[in-house]
Amino acid sequence: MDLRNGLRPLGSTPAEFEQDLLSNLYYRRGTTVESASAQDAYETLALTVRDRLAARRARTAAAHYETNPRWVYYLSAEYLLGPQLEQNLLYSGTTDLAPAALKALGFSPEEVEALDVEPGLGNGGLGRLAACLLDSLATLDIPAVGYGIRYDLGIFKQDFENGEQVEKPDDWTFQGDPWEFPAPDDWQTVGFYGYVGPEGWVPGEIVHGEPSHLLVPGYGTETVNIVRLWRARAAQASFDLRRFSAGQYAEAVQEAVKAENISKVLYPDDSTEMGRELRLKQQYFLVSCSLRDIIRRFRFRNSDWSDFPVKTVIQLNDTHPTLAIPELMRLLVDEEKLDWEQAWSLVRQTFAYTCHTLLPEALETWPVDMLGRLLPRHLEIIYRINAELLDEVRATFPDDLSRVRNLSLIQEEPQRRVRMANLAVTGTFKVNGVAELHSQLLTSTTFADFAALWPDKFTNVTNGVTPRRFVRLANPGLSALITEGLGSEDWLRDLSLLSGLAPLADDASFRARWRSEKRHAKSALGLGDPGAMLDVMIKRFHEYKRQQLKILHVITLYQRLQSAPGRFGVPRTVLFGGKAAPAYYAAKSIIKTINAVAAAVAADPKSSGLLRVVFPANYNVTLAEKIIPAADLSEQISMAGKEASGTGNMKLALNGALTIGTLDGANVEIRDRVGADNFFLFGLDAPAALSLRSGDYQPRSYYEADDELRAALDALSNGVFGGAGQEVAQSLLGRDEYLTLADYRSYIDKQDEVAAVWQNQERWTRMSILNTAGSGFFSSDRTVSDYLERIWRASPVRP
Ligand code: NBY
Repeated sequence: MDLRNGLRPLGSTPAEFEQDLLSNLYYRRGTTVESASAQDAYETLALTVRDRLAARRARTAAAHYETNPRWVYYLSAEYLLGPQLEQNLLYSGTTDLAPAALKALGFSPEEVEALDVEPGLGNGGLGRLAACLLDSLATLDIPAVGYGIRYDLGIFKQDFENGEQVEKPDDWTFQGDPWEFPAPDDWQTVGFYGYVGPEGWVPGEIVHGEPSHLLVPGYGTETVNIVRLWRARAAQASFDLRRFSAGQYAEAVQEAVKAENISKVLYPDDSTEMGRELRLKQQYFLVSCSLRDIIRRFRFRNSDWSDFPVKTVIQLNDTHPTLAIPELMRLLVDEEKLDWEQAWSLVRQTFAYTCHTLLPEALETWPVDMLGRLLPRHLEIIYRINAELLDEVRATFPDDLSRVRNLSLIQEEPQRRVRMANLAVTGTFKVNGVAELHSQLLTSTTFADFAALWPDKFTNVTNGVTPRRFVRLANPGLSALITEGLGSEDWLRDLSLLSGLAPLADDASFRARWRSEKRHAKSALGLGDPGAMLDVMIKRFHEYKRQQLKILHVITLYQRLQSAPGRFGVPRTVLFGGKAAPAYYAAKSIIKTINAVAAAVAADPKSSGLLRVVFPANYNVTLAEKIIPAADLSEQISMAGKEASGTGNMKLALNGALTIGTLDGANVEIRDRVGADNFFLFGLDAPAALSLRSGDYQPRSYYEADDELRAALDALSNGVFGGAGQEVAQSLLGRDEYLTLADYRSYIDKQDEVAAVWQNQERWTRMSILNTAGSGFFSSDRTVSDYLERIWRASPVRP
């Protein structure tokens, strides 16, 4: 099989590109220049670009086949891929060819690009991290496949009605998806329910998984990997013709609808009670389809099971795909007839697990009853794994009942539930946290007993972000300036080179150009006065992230405008962006309060030219790419010890925003690298927060002791910002779970320092350049290199 010589090369001249575009318009889109719509132009351009990547894909696949390499498989319930067109133009080297070719069809690049819908197949940081890692894996030429679910509906579209978040379905494939390759012949069968008889598991329901894939090109290399997404389909014969003929139309398709519901919608995190069993079905569906596909691929070039962990490493992106552990046991023991010990040894050499949280309530558990009904054989397997685990615990720590209780895969009270994190730690060879502090806290708190049992299993891999999407594509102006400053574009593949910008921070003309790029980005964003400081807080809404602290700051600024204008500071546009889980009532109250404060500020002539609050709806990757280049100040103000890492903090620092933040997650490492002088630190650190939280914390004492805090909370309590604002105040004056009031004064004073520094624009710009220069570490290329060295141990294969 020689794919290398068999392919007609696709041209790279403007004429050849235009020719290909036209022929795709005629032969694949089936229309003509005269009647082409903007959508036709978009889809045709996408196909023309995709073809170029597909040719590279074929060469990559051929090189992989020849090499029979070790593979990295990334299993994730979420991928927040972001818009594809601009990226694929850049990676395929056709960015400059597209505009002229489109013009031949009579369309502008802008109107065509606006039709590129982002696949929102994730919630937040976890899903976006998965996308950044895939980008870097391809860029580093690592043989890798990402596996996920092709949700019909991605993360909901956020709208505001009367300032309140309302959720609308995200029908992202309404017009089809030109980037996708269906691969229906690789379909898999997945069973659910049923019973375990003498012959093994007999499922009571069968569903098909149909894959399609998107291309994942590397930057500056020929490698093109794939992300394979599964869609649920009814097994054949689920259409009931007899009922249909009898006019029972709904009943006739009932089975098909039930099956297809499995990949119908991405769950907007875990705050919703709705459809728990369906969510568990999704997880098993992903895992079962993907493992069979991985085994199918293993068998192309291998036959001996003992080679499986040599050729395969499977990374579990949080606990959502943890059922892969008992599923692989089932496949090996029940279907491949390996003995239990050998199977367990293979499994434990194959999987690794990334934990993304520190919130105890975010550790996933499933009721034993539900799991046993849906997956009876898997529950048996989990019980046996647990029995052996607990034997090991008793042997290592005799007479230590509390360890047995903590480490057990089964939680007993108040209801028997399977602890997915414990299963993930037990069935893998490495467990990593996502920032230094997070990994330390995992081994000292959440997984302390596991770390005592298996100390070598735990490691850290600090998150990173792709500089291609979040600097080069999002911020072309700044990218060009960086390239000029460094004398080459090599920084896009080796971000540590950014340190070469540091000396330029002392160059006044470079600073002036740096400032002007920021202003350009702000003007392009079109929200607020480009002369004002753009102060941004963009992330999911969660009480631990403390958007409520930011809103207290805004209220304080607003009140100073009324009563102490001399203390106000500098003109600011405060920008919020983010979604709340639909069932997370407290987070939705914070959203509504922000919109009420924004309206009050806007209605008051005293704020004019000084303070503005903007909250564009439906924050997503597309919007992030517009906001991040424009930001001056990055708000990373979570309660210390709660944010596992953060990745928005990295994107903002890379684009020259200064951070105001607590010593939480990756903020700690950002501050180390950009320098403490170039970072606005405030608040309790993790040990202090923990000890205050576990002692007798009295939020009211802060309220009583601080006039500005009291005034801000009183305004909220008195309903100045509506009923939602009253709820926010009540929660802060009641329990204040995340120590907002304890950190208020330190935060406000630090914000006053921020304003003072802003008044010295030369100093600010210097700090901004040093933030970019110090952020080279936060490339996802470095993250992938760390995974390779500490966990994956796979080598590059170049096509
Ligand atoms: O993962 C985030 C962390 O909060 C952030 O600190 C970190 O930088 C990022 C990448 O490591 N976690 C996150 O985004 N989590 C989710 O989106 C999520 C999704 C689903 C569920 C829970 C959390 N769930 O329960 O299904």
